[in-house]
Amino acid sequence: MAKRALITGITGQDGSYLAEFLLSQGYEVVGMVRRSSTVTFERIAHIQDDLTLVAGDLLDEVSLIGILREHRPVEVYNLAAQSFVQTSWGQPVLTGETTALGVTRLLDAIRIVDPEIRFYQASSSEMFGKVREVPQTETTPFYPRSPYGVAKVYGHWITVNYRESYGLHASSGMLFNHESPRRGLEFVTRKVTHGVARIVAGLDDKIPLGNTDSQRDWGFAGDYVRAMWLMVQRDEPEDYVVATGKTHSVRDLCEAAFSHVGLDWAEHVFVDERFLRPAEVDLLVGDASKARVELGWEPTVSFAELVAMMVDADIELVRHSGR
Ligand code: NDP
Ligand code: GDR
Repeated sequence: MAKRALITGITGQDGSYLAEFLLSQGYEVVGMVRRSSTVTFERIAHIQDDLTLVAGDLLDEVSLIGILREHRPVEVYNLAAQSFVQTSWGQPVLTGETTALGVTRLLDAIRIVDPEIRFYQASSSEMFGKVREVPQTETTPFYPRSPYGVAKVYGHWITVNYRESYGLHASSGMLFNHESPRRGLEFVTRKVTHGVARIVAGLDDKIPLGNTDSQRDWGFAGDYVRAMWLMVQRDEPEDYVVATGKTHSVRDLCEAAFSHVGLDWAEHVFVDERFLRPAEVDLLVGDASKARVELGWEPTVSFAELVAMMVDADIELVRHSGR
């Protein structure tokens, strides 16, 4: 019999890749979507007929209990979150309600309905923030630098706590930045690659950015969802860093994206204060040795390949959509 998995955040970047991956493994996939006046199914439109979409919200525990009771998944992947770091300063309470307390609501729903359900929590390298050591591992102390990072630390520890308090099979993936052509337009990689495509099409000439010195360990989202699944298949629930082990600055990103189309980034990028953050995470680089050894996980897409993939996809998108 096919295994059934529930994905929260299925309409997001990772949700769409994870849904594709689980379908390819023969799963029945149930996706939780929140009510909205416009449909947000762009990323899953191509697989929508193969999914069961159900209405629910991390802000509403009764909806979570109802979904678990009705659909009886054996695995739950909690990818839903207010995930944009900059927004978390403007909406810190909403970010806490969703990204922090939302995790408790879902864990509690699992505890009440079926404590045998295996649970994955989308933890983040933002928990390391002002990093205490380089590279960051599963034992590096946390020092979050945004309301989002603080909320993720809460989500991480409540997952550990429910594992230890109630014996739940609950694991956290401490994932470093991962990107794709499906990345939201507000995140820096996509902002740059989409901006490059618009410049190539003659629709724009410049891209306003914030801090171009910050460094991130960027990987490909399609690789990272595989690690989520591998964690959930382990006999013992544990936490894993998932990263490429290589770091690049936002400037490197600009250089790679513009040079892919034969342009000089310095002529098209300028610093706009609106995109500077009240507190910055300067450098992230992860050590994924544990995931490599215990899960057999390796990234397959390099930084240069990732940027080229995203620029090419955006050029195609702008060509078709005209914007
Ligand atoms: P996205 O922002 O692309 O997707 C977020 C998803 O959460 C969307 O489906 C959104 O729905 C949903 N959502 C937001 N609020 C609620 C709510 N109250 N109830 C139910 N659903 C909600 O994020 P990513 O796919 O990039 O990331 C997935 C997860 O991984 C997030 O938790 C993120 O914080 C975390 N993460 C991401 C990393 C990355 O580099 N991408 C790295 C480390 C962690 P809607 O479409 O309706 O807005
Ligand atoms: P991040 O991703 O904050 O790391 O969180 P983002 O792409 O937003 O920023 C990365 C770095 O680029 C700098 N930057 C800019 N960022 C944006 N968005 N826009 C700009 O114009 C800009 N200019 C410079 C930022 O200051 C930052 O240093 C992502 C999210 O997916 C989180 O949900 C996830 O947990 C972490 O990655 C790991």
